Amino acid sequence: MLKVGIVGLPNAGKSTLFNALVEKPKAQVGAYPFTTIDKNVGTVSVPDDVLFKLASLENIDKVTQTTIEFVDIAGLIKGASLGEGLGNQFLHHIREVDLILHVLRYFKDKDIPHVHPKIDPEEDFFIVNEELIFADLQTLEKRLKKEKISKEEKQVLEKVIQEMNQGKMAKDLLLKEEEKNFLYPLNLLTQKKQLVVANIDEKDIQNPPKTVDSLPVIPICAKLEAELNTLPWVEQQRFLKAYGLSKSAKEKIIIESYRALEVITFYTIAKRTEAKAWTLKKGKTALEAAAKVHTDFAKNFVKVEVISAKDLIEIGGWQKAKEKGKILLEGRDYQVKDGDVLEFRASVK
Ligand SMILES: Nc1nc2c(ncn2[C@@H]2O[C@H](COP(=O)(O)OP(=O)(O)O)[C@@H](O)[C@H]2O)c(=O)[nH]1
Ligand SMILES: [Mg+2]
Repeated sequence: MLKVGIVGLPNAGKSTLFNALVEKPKAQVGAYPFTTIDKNVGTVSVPDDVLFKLASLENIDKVTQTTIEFVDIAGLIKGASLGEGLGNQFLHHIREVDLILHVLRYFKDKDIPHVHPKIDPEEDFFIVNEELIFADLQTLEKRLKKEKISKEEKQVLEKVIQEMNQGKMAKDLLLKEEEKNFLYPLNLLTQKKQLVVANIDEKDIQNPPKTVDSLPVIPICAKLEAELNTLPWVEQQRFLKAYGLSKSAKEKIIIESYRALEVITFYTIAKRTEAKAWTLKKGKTALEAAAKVHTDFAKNFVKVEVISAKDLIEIGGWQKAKEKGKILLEGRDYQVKDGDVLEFRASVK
């Protein structure tokens, strides 16, 4: 399952965004800093029309969507690494995530205090990233103090520390693969990709900000979207249309997360008992897809039958596609494509 962690300053709207994304929202939202002290964890089922179409085409009752987990943690403030606010002890909750959602406050509301005298997303972005860098520096220093560390590792860590002390994030360092190998086990926070969310006012929906620090932002009105997330689907669509929005925040974040993490979706409809969507890193092979579905499929891999979901739906079903010779037989090295329907053939041992 993909995991996404939400970071930002207090009152940026992190918990509100969390509630806009997850099913059964439950995060407490408050107009005062540090409403969230422990973390909130929730999941969202990835909406997928194709999956439901496949299921109905093959008369399959059980449909299993992929899910994404979101983690909402306490706000960070300048000096968190030195113990300001709640400190940065909560950051370890996002150490295991695949991606960071960085929420920036753009909305103006005098009833909701901001931690700085003025709303300045650029400055806020910088401050939070700096705290992430400080947290990583602490992790690196701790590792460096270990006795059993090799000379090569020590050299790499020292170089990384030196560069990060100048304000660079681990993901932006030019490192060789063998150098990066020393960093991966540390799960550095600034090694993770970030999606930047601009939490905007309702009135700015038609004229949203596009970048911060030259990076693209995803403009979202978290408050509105959190309300939207409590409504039935049909009403949500009506609501979105009324605001001139083409997609909900949930859809936007899912699409952008998949893009940032370079993952694709493939489907299985094995035995016509369950239609299931899976995620896979772009460029991976049929064998790697098989391993996700069942270790036996990978171990005893023989061939895989492949057709794109689009073609399968157009043709009108697996049997018809088979008769027309549209289902291809591929080997273990076949590169899985976004939207493929796969049926593995494994030898029985
Ligand atoms: N006006 C406005 N208020 C918002 C928006 N998003 C969040 N808020 C409010 O800002 C306050 C802090 O939100 P919260 O999600 O708890 O922030 P967090 O500290 O980052 O988790 C709450 O009172 C929210 O209702 C928004 O888009 N517009
Ligand atoms: Mg919160």
